[in-house]
Amino acid sequence: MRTNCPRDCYDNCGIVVRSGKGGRVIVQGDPDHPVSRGTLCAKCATAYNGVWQDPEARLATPLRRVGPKGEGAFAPISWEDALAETAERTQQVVDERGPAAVLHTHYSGTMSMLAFMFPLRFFHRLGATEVEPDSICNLAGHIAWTYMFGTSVAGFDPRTAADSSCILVWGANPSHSAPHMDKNWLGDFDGSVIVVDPIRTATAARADLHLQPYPGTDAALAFSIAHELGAMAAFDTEFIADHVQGVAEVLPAIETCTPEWGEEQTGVPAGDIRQAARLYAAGPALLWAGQGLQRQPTGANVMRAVGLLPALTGNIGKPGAGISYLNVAAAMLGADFDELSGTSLAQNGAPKVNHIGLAAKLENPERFGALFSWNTNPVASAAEQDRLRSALCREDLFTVVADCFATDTVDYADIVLPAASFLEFDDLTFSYMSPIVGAQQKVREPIGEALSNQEIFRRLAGAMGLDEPELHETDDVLIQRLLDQLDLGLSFAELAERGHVYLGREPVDFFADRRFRTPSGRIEIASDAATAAGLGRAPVPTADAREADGIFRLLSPASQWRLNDSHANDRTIGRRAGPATVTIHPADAADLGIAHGDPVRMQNSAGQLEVEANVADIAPRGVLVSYKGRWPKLEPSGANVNVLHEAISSDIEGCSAVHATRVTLELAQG
Ligand SMILES: Nc1nc2c(c(=O)[nH]1)N[C@H]1C(S)=C(S)[C@@H](COP(=O)(O)OP(=O)(O)OC[C@H]3O[C@@H](n4cnc5c(=O)[nH]c(N)nc54)[C@H](O)[C@@H]3O)O[C@H]1N2
Ligand SMILES: Nc1nc2c(c(=O)[nH]1)N[C@H]1C(S)=C(S)[C@@H](COP(=O)(O)OP(=O)(O)OC[C@H]3O[C@@H](n4cnc5c(=O)[nH]c(N)nc54)[C@H](O)[C@@H]3O)O[C@H]1N2
Ligand SMILES: [Mo]
Repeated sequence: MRTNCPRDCYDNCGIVVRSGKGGRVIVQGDPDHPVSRGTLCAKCATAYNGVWQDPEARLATPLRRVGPKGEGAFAPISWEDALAETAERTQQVVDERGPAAVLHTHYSGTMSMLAFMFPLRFFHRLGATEVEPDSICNLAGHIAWTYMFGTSVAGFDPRTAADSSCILVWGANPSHSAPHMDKNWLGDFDGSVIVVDPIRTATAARADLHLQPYPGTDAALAFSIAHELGAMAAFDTEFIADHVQGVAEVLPAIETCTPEWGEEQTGVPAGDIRQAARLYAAGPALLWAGQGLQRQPTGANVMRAVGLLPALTGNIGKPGAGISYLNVAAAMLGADFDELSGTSLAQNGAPKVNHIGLAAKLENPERFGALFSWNTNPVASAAEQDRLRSALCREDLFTVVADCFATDTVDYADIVLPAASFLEFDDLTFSYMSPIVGAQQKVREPIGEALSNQEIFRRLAGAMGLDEPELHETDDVLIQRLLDQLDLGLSFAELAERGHVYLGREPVDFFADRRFRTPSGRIEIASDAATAAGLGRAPVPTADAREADGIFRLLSPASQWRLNDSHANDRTIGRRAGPATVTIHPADAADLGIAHGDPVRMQNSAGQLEVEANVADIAPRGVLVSYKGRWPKLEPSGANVNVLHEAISSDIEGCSAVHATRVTLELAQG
């Protein structure tokens, strides 16, 4: 049988399964899938045949807490009891303090459409407060590019690379975060590849040109590339006249940002800045702006500055040109995700809080009386790990966690609800890079009594006496409606037979009409909306200063071996990935008397972490690298890198600037 991988990943691989022993299935790559071409990445191939099908590791029944919060001591209970207790205690909070005192946090544990979005109907109807999910990941970039291009979710179709001469990958690391796009798409590309990343990633090492700026200096870099493009007369004056607003407001700054100035600000040699301008100007050129790029204090400004390059050279809205941040083609082409998530059910304006500062809000007993966490593992992934843990210890915070596994977050729950995995129910998948929709087929029975997210929240709505028909629609109806909206002319069974389908035979170009969904209909370099949000009318050539002596800047991007914190509890993966490390520049290590393999301690106001030193020259001096994705409770120190994640916002208040974490570093004795 065919199915598709719903992880939070650019690739969205096709899968074939064969039946294995004892109700298990053997999970492999689908040879007919254009992105993955018959193989799965090492992490998913391992974990899907490992921990995801391990009945010992999976949550099999609902649980009720029997020990102190955080300890993870539970007794099994029936679904009926779990839902009745959850309904009663949630209703109590609603009655006493209003529905907004119920907080729910969720993200992309699974991104299959129904399991990802349908539960929102319940929370919208309830009137609960939502933790804005993107504020831990990519919200600053979304807001910035929406001001500029009118949308941040219309990306280029990777198939259009056949017409490109250059792909500029800016602040993404596909060698980890999109391994099949990296190997099969970038790897096959005939033109030039430029990578802009403070880390010499595997993608950067293979590129024609690697620009290695100091973190947080990308706006200065973009302006100096723009300077060189101007000097080469590579601006598309006709495109600018017809489709771009506000160029005059950035030209004076561009004029002063020479490549030599850029080198001073960013550490990138002026010659490389000139070379990048030449390769990009040859065009048509694609720009892929990563999500890591904007997790910086000036992240929104950086995104707008980087967006200058396609705007000034007209590299958008024609074959082989374009921009991609997130490409949610299914939504652009008809899938009504507002309907699926029931936004119209929200009667109180769907209140939100952001991730950064969440621990402080959660520890305040006046603010929230109940917490639901589903499809996410904030104790592992969110900021201020120590502070969050103590907030979650509040006895008066009724906490419900739905997950497939007994995560660190589960350990703080009053009630635990076992979620079925993607192998265990039907759904639809989409990629946030390629315009592909896939069938997620039920290929095996659920482990124990696990239920899909959508079934969990249908039943909970029932237990709470909420009877709006939208809260009880069945998966069959929801799936068929999405297929109809996408106008594919396929039933689920037909799609499942094929595995996946491209939305559009030819490469899709969402900007072909060059009508941008901004207030002016043009690309808005200068934006009144941005001014209103306190961002500045136009991007500016900022560069974060180098840290003071003794302070290091810590990057903690996507790990090769884990998908966020998912798969971290797979033993084989744990063995292959080895212990947690921090990569230190050899000169910095020498200064501190640190040798490869030494235990070292990083520390800041949020907490401290001991890991092993990996001495290697992959990032500029003063920059440390320690990949995200470990389960705190499986680490010797009981913490992961987010114990160091201070509540620093980007220029969009409350959005993560995790890649600007600052720490001290020292040898840890014994
Ligand atoms: N230091 C540092 N921290 C980061 C980042 C970083 O770059 N550096 N990146 C941030 C980013 S980009 C993101 S997106 C967040 C992600 O952070 P999280 O959203 O917390 O991601 P995971 O830790 O993988 O947690 C997802 C959980 O969903 C569960 N799950 C999987 N499928 C299902 C299902 O069908 N139903 C339910 N109920 N649960 C399911 C998984 O078992 C897993 O425990 O982390 C952020 N944290
Ligand atoms: N294997 C694996 N794949 C994943 C994930 C995972 O955890 N593991 N997570 C998934 C999720 S949720 C997301 S959001 C995506 C994220 O995937 P990406 O978009 O690739 O983002 P990151 O991995 O956070 O960071 C990418 C690169 O940005 C660089 N970076 C950091 N700061 C700066 C800066 O100031 N300037 C520049 N130019 N670069 C900078 C980092 O060095 C890093 O190499 O990946 C998804 N895919
Ligand atoms: Mo993310």
